Amino acid sequence: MTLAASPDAPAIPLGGPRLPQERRLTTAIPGPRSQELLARKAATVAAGVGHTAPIAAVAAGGGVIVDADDNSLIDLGSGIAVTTVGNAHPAVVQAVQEQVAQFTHTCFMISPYESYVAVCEALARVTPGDHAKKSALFNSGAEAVENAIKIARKHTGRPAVVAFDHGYHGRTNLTMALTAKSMPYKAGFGPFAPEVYRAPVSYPFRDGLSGADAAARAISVMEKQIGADALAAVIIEPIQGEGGFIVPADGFLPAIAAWCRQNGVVFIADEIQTGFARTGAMFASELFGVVPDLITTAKGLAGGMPLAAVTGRAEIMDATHTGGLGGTYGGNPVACAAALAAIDAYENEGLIARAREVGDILFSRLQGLGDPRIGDVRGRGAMVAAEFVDPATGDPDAATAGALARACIAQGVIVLTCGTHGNVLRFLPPLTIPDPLLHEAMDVLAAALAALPAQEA
Ligand code: PLZ
Repeated sequence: MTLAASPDAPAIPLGGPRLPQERRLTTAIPGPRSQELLARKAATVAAGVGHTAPIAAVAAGGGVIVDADDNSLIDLGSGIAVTTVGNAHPAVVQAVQEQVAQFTHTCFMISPYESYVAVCEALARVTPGDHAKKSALFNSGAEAVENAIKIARKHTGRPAVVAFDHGYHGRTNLTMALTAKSMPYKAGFGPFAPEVYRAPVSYPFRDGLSGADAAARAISVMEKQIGADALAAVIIEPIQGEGGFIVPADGFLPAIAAWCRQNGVVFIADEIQTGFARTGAMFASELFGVVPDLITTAKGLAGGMPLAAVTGRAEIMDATHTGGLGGTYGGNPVACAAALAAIDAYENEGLIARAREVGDILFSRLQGLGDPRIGDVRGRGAMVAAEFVDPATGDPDAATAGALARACIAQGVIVLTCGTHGNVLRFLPPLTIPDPLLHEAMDVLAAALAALPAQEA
């Protein structure tokens, strides 16, 4: 019954860098075997679980994802910023295989094991700041964010939390409350967790404010509408991800962090999307000169295995009573083994420099399009986006961004959209993507954009 078992199935090549690094279309997208899976999906998977690229993936590595019809698509999404070290990275594969054969699970709260501790040691080393740090491990980004808020509340004894316009922090109840965008994340899913407040962010393309002015505007909201005495934590993505790859103006983040420090408010950087070499630094906080009190990580942390962490100042992390943090699977040994291999790759395979190279190519190619429908090209390192606008009014143009993404996918280039208005195309390729594939993907995008009728908006 599996796709691979079908008699006419192509032999599935191994993933990882061994896959031929090429865009190859053997059928229309989706091909017949992908359509077969999508029909089964529609019949049995809850309608709420959508998908962006309508293919049945069977292997991935380098810069491609291969489907069940033997199409090879260029991957500019990394499974939403997860496979930064490359899909099925050989060291990750080996670490997982070795660990899974030893033991799959004990529950760290029952019988501890070394790899969990080693991941926490590595996180203390690679995260910003040279203060004493501790960590706790979880399964998903949302779970890490929930726990960061729990820890900040326990440490401060205060209830309120501030998140920002365009912020995204997850789909659990507390993290839905922290997330700004209603559709598709929140609509109909309330009531939401209380004591969550929203402040305006710095969005230079839209607000034209300096970092200092944008920070003053946010601080005024925090002081006047909440009061520092009630505020446990401020949580912010140093570069907002789902909200549109919004890079704050210089000085914004340091001013918010300084205000937090002066007022005993825990400053939490949500680096779940920006972390681990993606932005051309190990963490995006470094690009803006901020040292967060707590930092949440997931996605790139374990090279494709589900693992998340809260890392921060030891005195804050230790505020919680023993037994106050945990979960059955948090810091699963197989995921921890993968994380140790992935972190080693970030530190020793030149991936930070590679993120800058990839970003330079994306930036120059996108800017070189010179299309008036692209209002802004922005990002850092290999986290780059183009914001689509109506050239006449500057209003967000989600129709063009969406049509372009669909056209690229149909041509074998997987691109994702984002943005509160859905009008941003984002590029997050695995850092193992070869340059020629990156250029080919940009050629496909340029042709698709040129072919889009202006009226499709
Ligand atoms: N914080 C900054 O980017 C996850 C979500 C996609 P989880 N972003 C992708 C979707 O539609 O669900 C994310 C993030 C930031 C938190 C999260 C949540 O991480 O691992 O998806 O729970």
